[in-house]
Amino acid sequence: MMGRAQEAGVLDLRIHNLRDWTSDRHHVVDDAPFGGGQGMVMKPEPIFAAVESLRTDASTVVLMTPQGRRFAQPMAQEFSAKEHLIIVCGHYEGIDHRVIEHLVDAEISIGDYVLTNGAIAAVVFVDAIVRLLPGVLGDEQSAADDSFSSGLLEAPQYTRPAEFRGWKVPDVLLSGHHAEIAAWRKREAERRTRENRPDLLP
Ligand code: JF5
Repeated sequence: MMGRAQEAGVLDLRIHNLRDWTSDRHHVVDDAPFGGGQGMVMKPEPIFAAVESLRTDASTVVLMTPQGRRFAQPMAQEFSAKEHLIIVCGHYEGIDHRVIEHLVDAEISIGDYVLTNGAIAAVVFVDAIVRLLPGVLGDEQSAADDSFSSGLLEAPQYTRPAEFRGWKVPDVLLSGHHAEIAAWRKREAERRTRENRPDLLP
């Protein structure tokens, strides 16, 4: 999808190495935390130098971090409207807080778990945004997003064969009764949401 988006001219994705913005012999990007504690913290200078060399007036600077705003579909819409995203990918135990206070526009978390590297979270963030860009996906996209924004999980889907290992596709889906199919899908979407994601229900 990233390849198609770039060929379509709606995406220009570049990957940079913070070590390219260091000035010491060993290209060090981390240091021990002030106040003590285990692990290392990312130094501010390479991050400021990189972002300040890459940004334009149209840039939004995002930091992937477990301490960020929890990413969800409405935020994918919000960020897909941005002209230029610079995504800072941290690792180690954290990032010097002056980066967050004075450089970053938005701290984003993809979920309540800790990864080894923010680049893994950035892949998820970028994928969710790029699929919303015009011309990247086919017709299936808008319908699928609409149903997500209905606030319920998707109803179960089936394809051929109508019977597989004795397991039959629900008769209503083969009936051709569009109103009954819509009613069945609504009931099943509600059932699934109640079972898997009760937090989404009012
Ligand atoms: C990271 C310091 C970044 O673990 C994550 C993450 C989870 N949700 N969203 C991001 O990023 C890696 C670890 C430590 C900064």
